[in-house]
Amino acid sequence: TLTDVQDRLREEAATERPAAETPEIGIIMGSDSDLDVMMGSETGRPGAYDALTDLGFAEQTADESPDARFTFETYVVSAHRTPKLMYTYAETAADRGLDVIIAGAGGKSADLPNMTASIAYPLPVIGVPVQEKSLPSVIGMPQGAPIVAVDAGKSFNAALSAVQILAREHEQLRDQLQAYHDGLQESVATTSQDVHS
Ligand code: RP5
Repeated sequence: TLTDVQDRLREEAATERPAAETPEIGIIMGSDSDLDVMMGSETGRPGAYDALTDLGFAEQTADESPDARFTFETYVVSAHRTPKLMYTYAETAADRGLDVIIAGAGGKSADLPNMTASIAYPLPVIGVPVQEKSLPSVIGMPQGAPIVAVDAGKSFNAALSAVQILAREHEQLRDQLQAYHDGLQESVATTSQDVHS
């Protein structure tokens, strides 16, 4: 139940866990209908999941702790439908060991990223407007309440930005990110032959 999840988050926040055992990145989204845009899929455009797994991150769930050094977790949290869960998630994020949150929401009232940014401050939150119409609500924050955001639908970029933040502290990630960036550049077509071959 919702209460169980909140209790678990609070318990994790109160427990001293080694940094290597906690996820660095938390991905939250307003609805499971945001999953495709937020995570990407085999069929659709690449998303945060694709970028993070390409960079060696593994998903950590409540039941499974993968072997990878760097991990992310995924939760569906709604600012309007499950506001208490949103509050608890954002409030416990830093103590649970998260370094950065990627938050996506769609529709016109895309308040999950901006509310999470306010509650989790000073933990950085990268907002993803799931649709074009969600953009004003994600980035329209008052002075003193900052959020950083990517363009509509670009959860792939949000993941890269999150890893950039982490790379400030982890040399290994810096090298991986550089190599990945070089690879992406190589994949850009530079001649008409590239396009037609
Ligand atoms: C937003 O409303 C969610 O982030 C989602 O993009 C949109 C629609 O949600 P569902 O009604 O499909 O669950 O809060």
